Order: sequence, then structure tokens, then C-alpha cells
Amino acid sequence: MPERVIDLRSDTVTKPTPAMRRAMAEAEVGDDVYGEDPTVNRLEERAAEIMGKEAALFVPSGTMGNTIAVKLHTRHGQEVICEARSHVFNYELAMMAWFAGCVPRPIQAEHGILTWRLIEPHIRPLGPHWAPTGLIVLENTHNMAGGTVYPPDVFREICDRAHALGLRVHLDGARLFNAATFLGCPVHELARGADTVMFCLSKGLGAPVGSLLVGSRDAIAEARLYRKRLGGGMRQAGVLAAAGLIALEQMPARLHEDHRNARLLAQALAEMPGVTIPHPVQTNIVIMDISATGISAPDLSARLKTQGLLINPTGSHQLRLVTHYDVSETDCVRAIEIIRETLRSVRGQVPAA
Ligand code: TLP
Repeated sequence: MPERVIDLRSDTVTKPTPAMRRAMAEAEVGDDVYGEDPTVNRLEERAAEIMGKEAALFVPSGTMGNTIAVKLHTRHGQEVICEARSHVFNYELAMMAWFAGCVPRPIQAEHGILTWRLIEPHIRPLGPHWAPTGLIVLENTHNMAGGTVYPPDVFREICDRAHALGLRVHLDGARLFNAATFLGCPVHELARGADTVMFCLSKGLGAPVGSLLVGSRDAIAEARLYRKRLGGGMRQAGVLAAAGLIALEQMPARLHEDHRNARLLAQALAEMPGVTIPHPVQTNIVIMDISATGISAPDLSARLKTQGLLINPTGSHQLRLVTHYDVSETDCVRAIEIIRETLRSVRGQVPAA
């Protein structure tokens, strides 16, 4: 493999910046299980403030944040409405069943964006045969639908109508800052209406570890107990929160660079024979469909790896490219060349489908 590896597998691969490393080394810490870590406390206060909620909880991962949220809002034996390609349904090891005793009610939506019209027919009251709806989970941006963004009015209508029926809404906002960057609005406007929001520091914002769950003071007090049950009481976590504070305060301002690089990739890929881009590229994720190239996504991924380009397959004929802090525009131009050359050499060997 060449020396310089271009890693487009995910924005989770970003390494802490020099400023983050310095802050980590100098962080003031205490035992967070006693609520005595001043840096964690500061991070939680700022997160709540920025998201426009009463309180926040620092958790080790997005998965733990979502898991706790589902548990907070549901009872065993209920259904959780979510989009068919959502992270809570597909990539969290069935935690909603394992921890909260709920089953998903997945609904397919164009580009991953649910609407009230799509959700309403699936809401189930208590009855003799079926599991009642306990919660709606929305994902903004929608990861596997190519980083697509909820129009704020669509999101708010779902929240308002759900609340009118006594239902709660949790927002998986792992990449909510990317959505806010795309829309050019403060992030709290996209959190408004949701009962809880999980967002990640360790994706586009570049922190090494950590996510936050925000919501009402009561919900977060209860969430703290679930975090402890799950083994997420992190003691002197201020070393992580220090990096998180930099991620939160400084990194959102540069996300537009990742979005520009994603558009650059998408435009070039769309011009390659047999390649289509099935979703609008609004943020830092590009889904690439290669059904008409004659090779499979795992095969292409393996060939690209030998050229020093890492891209994960997300299906038999789809791959996902994610731009982030550790890939430059030059890297993206190089990635395009590698993909173009690799597909060209494949076309020489494999008859097109
Ligand atoms: N997503 C990861 C993988 O798990 C797929 C990635 O590389 O994109 N919600 C959303 C929308 C996510 O994309 C992810 C991570 C999570 C939750 C979970 O976050 P972590 O990895 O911190 O548990």
C-alpha cells in the first residue's frame, strides 16, 4: 500500500488536532461519577446551551447516547418508529431490543427523510394484538442516505404532531452540525421540538471520543443513571471533554470545507461510466452506486485499498465516501484519479453489466 493513505471510510477516523492534544494534556479533572470533573461539567453546560436544552450528558459514544434515549422514552413491548436505513435500526446491535425491550417499526423514506404523512399510518395505539408506538427517532443528517438534511419545517411538523398524540421524538443528530452548516442556521434551531438530541463530537468535529445527549433536566438526570448501568461512568473524563470543548467551539466553522470536498467527489464520480450518485450531496457523505460497472462494491473497495484509498462498501453495489478534517481537497482530487483509473482497468477485464 502507498505511504500516504487517503481514508474516506468515515469521519470517525479523524485524529485529535494539536490544539485538542494540548487541551487534553492540561485539562483540569475530577471524578465525573461524583459530578466533580470541572471540564466535563463545562462541556455539558456548553452543549446544553448551544443546543437550546436544559441539560446535557457526556457519553462515550453515539450508540450509548441513542440507547439511553430510547430507554428514557419507552417501555418494554413498544415500537420505535425510525427510517429503514437509520443507524438506530441497522448499526446498533439491536440495542433498542436488547436494552429497552422495543421493536423497530422501520419506514422507508426518499433520501432517508421521513414526513408526518409517512409516519402517521404506522402509529399504533394500545390494542389486543399489536405493540403500541412508544417513540419516533429521526436522523439528521441521514448517514446511509448520503448525509441528507431534514427541512426544518418537515422536522418540526413531525415533532408537533407527535407531541399532540403524546408521543416523544428523539433526534439522532450524530452530524447535526453538518445539517446546520448546510442550512446556514444555528444548530439549536434544528434541535427545537425534539425531546432529546444525541450529537457526536468524534465525527466531523474531530474529537477523539465522545457524544452528548441533551434534553430536559429530568430526562438527563435519569439518563445519568442509565449511563452508569451501561458502564459509561468515565471518572476523570475531563481529558476527553477538553478535546470535546474544542470540537464544539471551534470545529463547526470549518465543516463547509468537508461539504465542498464531498461535492467535488460527487461531481467527478457522477461522470464516470456506470457510476450513479443516488442521493443529493448536501453535507460530507457521498453514496456511490456502481451497479452498472460490472464489479461489486467489496471488490472495488479491495482494489482501491491496494492504491492507498480506503472506502467502505455499504451494500453489494454501493460504497460510502465521507470527507473530514483529515482529508484535503488535494486528497480528494487524488481519490478521484485512483477511482477513475481503477474503474477503467476493471472495464478492460469485466464485460459491463
Ligand atoms: N456511524 C458510523 C458507523 O457506525 C456506521 C459511521 O462511520 O458513520 N448515529 C449515526 C447517524 C451514526 O452515523 C453513528 C456512527 C452513530 C449514531 C453511532 O456513533 P458511535 O460510533 O459513536 O457509537
